[in-house]
Amino acid sequence: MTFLHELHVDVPLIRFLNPDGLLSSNCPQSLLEDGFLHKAYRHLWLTRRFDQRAIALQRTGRLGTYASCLGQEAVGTGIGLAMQAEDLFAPYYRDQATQLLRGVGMLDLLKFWGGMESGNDFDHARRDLPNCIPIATQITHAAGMATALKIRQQHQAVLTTCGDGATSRGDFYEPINLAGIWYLPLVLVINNNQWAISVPRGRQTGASTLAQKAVAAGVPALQVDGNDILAVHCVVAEALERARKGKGPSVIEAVTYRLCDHTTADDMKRYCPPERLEQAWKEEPILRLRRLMEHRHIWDERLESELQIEQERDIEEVVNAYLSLPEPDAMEIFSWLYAKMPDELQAQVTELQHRRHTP
Ligand SMILES: Cc1ncc(C[n+]2csc(CCOP(=O)(O)OP(=O)(O)O)c2C)c(N)n1
Ligand SMILES: [Mg+2]
Repeated sequence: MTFLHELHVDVPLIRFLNPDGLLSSNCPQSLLEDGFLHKAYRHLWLTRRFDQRAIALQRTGRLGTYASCLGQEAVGTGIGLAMQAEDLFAPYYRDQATQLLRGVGMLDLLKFWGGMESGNDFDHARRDLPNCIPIATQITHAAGMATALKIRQQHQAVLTTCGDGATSRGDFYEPINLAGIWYLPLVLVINNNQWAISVPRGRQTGASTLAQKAVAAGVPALQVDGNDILAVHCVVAEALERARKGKGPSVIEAVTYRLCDHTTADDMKRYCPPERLEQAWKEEPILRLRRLMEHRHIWDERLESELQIEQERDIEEVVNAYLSLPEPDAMEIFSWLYAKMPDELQAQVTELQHRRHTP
């Protein structure tokens, strides 16, 4: 008799580029165009530099709590480069790389993390959803959007993301179940960065992969090396194409590592073994793409320093614009969400107004 606990679910792991910048033989040639490699490399660095600057702003009291995406830049960049403008994105809070590629401005991101709700009112990417802080709820929103697209027979895809910890929640399983039975044009990318704040992946779930959680819902799933920009881009592009063509949902588990604190309110030194972090740095996404580009003679020190100067200048310009904005008004807490304010919130607005005018 075979018991269920002996069951093994086979989930493929896709990787084309190893940490030494060497390609596997099955890497599609179409991923190796110089223009694409340059674009990907520039964006990985833009994301990392923006991230470093945001942390520096927080540390000097000029930004609120900030969730860094250090080490996970290839997940967001691969997604952003694979999405088409008409697709819809329902992000969570560690998706800066994708959001920037969707046309969300660095200024919008700084405003959001600086406590200004207007940072979610993007000038571009108008149909994408705002940053989502409540864990996994964005997946339910994304399933709703995908249902609307299906009913309207629009050939677009919805992409949503979540963390490894989010896969333990009902808001993860329920929309996947719905996507499986209604065959929704939905792609879910799990950013498995190995930590949910201080809870390690090994204590999060008994499942040997996170991707296999989709299998029970009849949704195709795979793992991808989340530090390999080529593989991430390839599998996300394929999943989106399937969704647009009416071939149903997919789940992708991007296996990566959080090289930073959970947020600026955390200190990972208290729970992450230093040797593990040191090992993870050897596998990070930017260096391996740089090695590939050097092997192919399309990158060198001069281009590297020109890129650094250019990106630091662009980021500084945005930071100056951000720092010259007036402090957010407390009343903004109530703005931007409801067309018609519910009565209980209206009562709070009135109370705040009253307190302000009372010496
Ligand atoms: C519904 C809900 N419960 C708890 C929290 C507090 N919280 C913020 S981040 C986090 C961990 C999430 O970990 P994971 O899903 O792995 O995403 P990561 O932050 O690692 O990218 C928790 C529990 C929250 N934001 N929302
Ligand atoms: Mg996590």
